[in-house]
This record gives sequence, structure tokens and C-alpha cells, in this order.
Amino acid sequence: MKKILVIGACGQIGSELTPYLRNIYGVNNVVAADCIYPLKGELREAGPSCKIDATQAEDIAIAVKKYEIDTIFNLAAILSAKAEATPMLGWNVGIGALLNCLEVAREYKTALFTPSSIGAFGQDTPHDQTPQDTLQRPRTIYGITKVTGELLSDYYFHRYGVDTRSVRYPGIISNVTLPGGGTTDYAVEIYYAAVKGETFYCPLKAGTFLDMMYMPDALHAIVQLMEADPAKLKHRNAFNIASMSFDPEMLYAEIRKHEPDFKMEYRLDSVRQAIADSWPNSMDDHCAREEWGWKPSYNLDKMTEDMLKVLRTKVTHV
Ligand code: AKB
Repeated sequence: MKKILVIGACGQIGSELTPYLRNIYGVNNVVAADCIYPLKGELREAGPSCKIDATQAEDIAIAVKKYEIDTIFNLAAILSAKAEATPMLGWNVGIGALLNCLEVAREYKTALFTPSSIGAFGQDTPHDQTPQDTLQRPRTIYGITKVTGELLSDYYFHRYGVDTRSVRYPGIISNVTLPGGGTTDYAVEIYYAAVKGETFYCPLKAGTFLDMMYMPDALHAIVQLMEADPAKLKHRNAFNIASMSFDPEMLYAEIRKHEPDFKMEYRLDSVRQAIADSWPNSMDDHCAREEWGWKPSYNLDKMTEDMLKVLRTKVTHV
């Protein structure tokens, strides 16, 4: 990776991936792009940026030509719960943007990373230690876009030799940009409530186990996979990666070790609960570990300590 384009640079992952990549590859070699333009703050000031509506192939092609891009990170997506409310938008962004990126990648010979998700699995998938290669029959539009995305990305690799790679992300927990419209968002929002001294109303019921990951591990995974020796990759789209699995009670208990007065109550969201019930409780990620050396650094305990430390500073400075 020498010249990188990040599409969706303002989102939860993009807003942290862009500075992370600039730090590794040089500020001028990472172009931040989003449909919300002009970008704000560090994203705009620290390096090149441009406007891209990923549903418009021409926008992507112009940027790839202008900046001589060799690697595209396509982070354009509508998350699971929002996509259930707006299925056509979920499909048009999830698949429209991906197909445009694949075509541009084919034409200009760039590599392409597009995240998949635990949402690519469905209720009939084995829920515990979900295997890398198993039944995938999601019934959410988000999941359908993710499975289609995995298949299309593999198709472009086998048919045209496009260097497509992907991971199935668990819920990502972060402290820079809030996620929006996801099923796993509760695991981010709970930390904000804890540091603000507010009661947290949990949309998922006790006992709902899901895989989650702290952002530093999620960023490390992307770079490690994109830098991996292609000869060692038996899989491509997409690798299971896991670092921790917990339910709301475990998360609440962990936060209360640091904030003993913190209160959580349940206010269930039936759409999110149905989605969460169809997703794995935990994934088996041995293929990622064997094929490109994936190894997470954070567990629930270490992540909670760091999240609370960062958010306490952030909240007192707002
Ligand atoms: C969501 O909840 O929709 C996302 C995901 C797990 O893909 N965070």
C-alpha cells in the first residue's frame, strides 16, 4: 500500500482508520473521502481529501486517477438496524458502492478492502464458535448485502485478479466517532452513559452474547490483512476475526468495577433483539490467525479501562 483512498472517512471506522494509515504510510499518501464534504478538523487539515459519493462510480474513478491510488478502503455502509428500516438504501449503499469500487479496482488495478460483518451469518448458522466456512443465510438486508459483498469480492478476485480482502467485523467499540444504526451500538453508548453519570437503557436483553472488538484491534487487523503475503491466503472474503464475546450483564458488571454507582435498565428494541438473536454468540477465527497472524490485544477488562479513561477526558472537555 503506497497511495490509499479511504471512502467513508467520516464514519466510525474511517475517522480513526484515516489518521492511523497516515501515521504509517505518510500524511500525503492517504486521501480521506466522504460524501459529507468538506471534511472537518484533522481529517481535512492533515492530508489530502475529496468528495466521493460511493454510489457514483465516476467520483471514485476521478479520485483514483488524480491521486494514483493503489489501495481502496471502501467503508460506505448503512448498519444493520437502520438498513432494516430503509432496505433499499441499505442495498443501494452496501452493494452499489461495492460494485463501483470493484469495477474501479479492476480498471485501475488497485487492491480493495470492504468490511464484512458478523451480520453475514443467520439464525441457522452454528452460533457458538461459528466456523470460518459454514452456512450463511441471513434474513436481514444488511446481512444479505454482506454475503453478496463477500461473493462479489471473491468473484472479482477469481475472475479478474482484483486483490480483494475482507474481515467479518464484530461490533466495534470506539471513542472518537459514534456508530449509528447498528445492533451492537449499545456497547459503545453504555460507556458514554457511564461517564456522564446517566442511567443506560439497554436495547438488548440479558444473555444476548455477541462478538465485540476494540477499535485499536480493528485497525491493526485491516493493515495486517492488507499487508499479508497473498500466497498465504487460502481465504479472502471474508475472515472471521474475534477478540471478546459478552452479554449486556457482563459489560455492565465490568463498567461498575470502575463506576460503582452506574445504573442500567432494560428497554428492549425488538428489531435489534431479533437481529442480535440471529448473529453468532462467538466466532472461530483460527483461519485469520493461521493465514495472516491475527492476534487481538484487548479483552473486555483492558478495553473498559481504556474506554473510560479516554471518555472521561472527552466528556469533561465538551
Ligand atoms: C451493526 O451492528 O450493524 C454493525 C455490525 C456488527 O456489522 N456494528
